Amino acid sequence: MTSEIIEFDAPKRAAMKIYDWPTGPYPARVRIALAEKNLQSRVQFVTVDLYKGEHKTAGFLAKNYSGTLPVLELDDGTFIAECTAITEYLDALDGAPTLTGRTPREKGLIHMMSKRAELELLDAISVYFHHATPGLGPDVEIYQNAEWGLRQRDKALRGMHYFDALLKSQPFVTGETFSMADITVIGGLIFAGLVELPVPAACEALRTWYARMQERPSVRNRLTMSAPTKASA
Ligand code: GTS
Repeated sequence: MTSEIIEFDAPKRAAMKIYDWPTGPYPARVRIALAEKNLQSRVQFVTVDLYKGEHKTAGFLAKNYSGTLPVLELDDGTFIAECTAITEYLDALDGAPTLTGRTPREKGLIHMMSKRAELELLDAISVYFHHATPGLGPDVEIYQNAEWGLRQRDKALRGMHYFDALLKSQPFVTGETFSMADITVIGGLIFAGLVELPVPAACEALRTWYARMQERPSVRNRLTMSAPTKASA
């Protein structure tokens, strides 16, 4: 694998690695969670080039059977894939969860809404990208079904209207506080921007919420998080 480790703000050797693609919408979810938890100095980023198909090599599949990014590697060699699982791990590290809920009720609602944001928005846009656009290119996209992709694009648009309706009456996706569910919707809208699927003008509440979310340092600075120095893996 021709990956590189990118270090930032790391006075001592970071204990965890995050395999990601810096501009990717799913990796963005973990980058935002890291910043919200102020854990940046404890990770090194390893860039895995999606457009070269590095995430489908045997070496990478040994880390994550699903062949997707991001993946968290702990200092004991444990690999944790899936944004939700990684966020839950990071949120629990300090014993004071802020993103995944403190009470059973909060945990249940946040998990439900985050999953809904995946099903109705983020994953739907991902399917649209991989099936109805050139996606990651012919070497990586070995099977495409444009009709399925276009149906998922329509599903994502319906999802935008759903979240718009929700955000008309509350400041955050699960109610009064920022959570993993907001991060998942943010990931969806990042992906929507990349595939040029604008949030409909009618979705005013969702557009206003998204503008507010982009003022959060964790969201605004997610791309520069890993910029300063590079070292070989
Ligand atoms: N369910 C996974 C999660 O939540 O982590 C999905 C991860 C995912 O699809 N990641 C994208 C990926 O690896 C990364 S990005 O598109 O956001 O950059 N895509 C490559 C592929 O071939 O599916």
